[in-house]
Amino acid sequence: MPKYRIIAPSLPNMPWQERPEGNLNTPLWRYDQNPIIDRNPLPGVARIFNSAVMPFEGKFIGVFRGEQTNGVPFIYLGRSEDGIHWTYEPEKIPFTDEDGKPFMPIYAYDPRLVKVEDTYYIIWCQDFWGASIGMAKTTDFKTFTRLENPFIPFNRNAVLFPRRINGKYMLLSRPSDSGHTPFGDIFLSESPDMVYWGRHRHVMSRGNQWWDGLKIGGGAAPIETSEGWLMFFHGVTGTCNGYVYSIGGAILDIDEPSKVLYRCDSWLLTPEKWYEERGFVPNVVFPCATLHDPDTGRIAIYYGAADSYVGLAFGQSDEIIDYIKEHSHTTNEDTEIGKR
Ligand code: BMA
Repeated sequence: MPKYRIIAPSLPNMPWQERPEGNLNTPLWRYDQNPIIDRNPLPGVARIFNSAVMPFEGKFIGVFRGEQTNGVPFIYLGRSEDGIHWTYEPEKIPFTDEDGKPFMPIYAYDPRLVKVEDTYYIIWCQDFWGASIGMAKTTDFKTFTRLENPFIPFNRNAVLFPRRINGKYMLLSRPSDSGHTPFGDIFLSESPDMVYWGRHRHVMSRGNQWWDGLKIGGGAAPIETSEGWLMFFHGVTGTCNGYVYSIGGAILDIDEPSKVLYRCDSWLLTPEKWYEERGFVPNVVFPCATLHDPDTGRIAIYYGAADSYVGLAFGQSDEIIDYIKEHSHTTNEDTEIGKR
């Protein structure tokens, strides 16, 4: 039994591979068959990356960022028996408005998929006279109803918590600019109804270390544990050759998640493999989802690699949490409630 508890349904059929021999430097390791999604995965789509998956009806379902052959990203639906091999609907997810009329975004990227109570929410980045957050809901993965956009531009990287906290839906996001944003911190907003968002709080700023010193942004939906919300996020450094995106880890207070309890001062995964270092945008690992099993403490992280592929990394919750605690470095800005 794991030392720390993950609070989530059992998932005995999640993908898993044991830790390989040798020094890893962090508590995560990669699936040895990565990338799990290669180029040209379906007609008209050149690359799938930065995508999110969930258990569904004993199997797996996912929302995938598909870069069309004209370069414009949209979201595609995929299904899998094992969480590794995916088949996709050939058409983009057909979003509608509340009246059931087609209501497609102009573009859509970096989708997250989060179940809260009986509803699955898809959250992504889209145009709203500038990069903004789009949202939709479904219960059956057949009809997808758009919700009001939560924020005005510019904002990217929104991630919903998998349950209400103190009766409110909770959304992490990263306000940004209209370009490739050379700054950025993570904020938290709450809503009674998934329409009106407010009571905004600062969660954490870019780090004091070099690897996440330029900007940070939400990643996978936080995992509820006995130690707090385990959050995998992305951290970015600037080099003379462009940005480098790594995966970081933090633990947020369970009832007041704008308070950071622990924040790992080192990355948990950084570009090292050919499919992370080489691609449309080199040197990117970008987490968007996890699968996790409370009985075994197993965690699988789905991440985009080099804006070209999807990779899978594994870790044990106890080892990840201990590593984050042992390497934690927080400032007053992290640990306070985040209100000014
Ligand atoms: C960010 C987002 C991500 C992308 C990353 C690296 O700003 O656009 O979709 O993976 O840049 O290009």
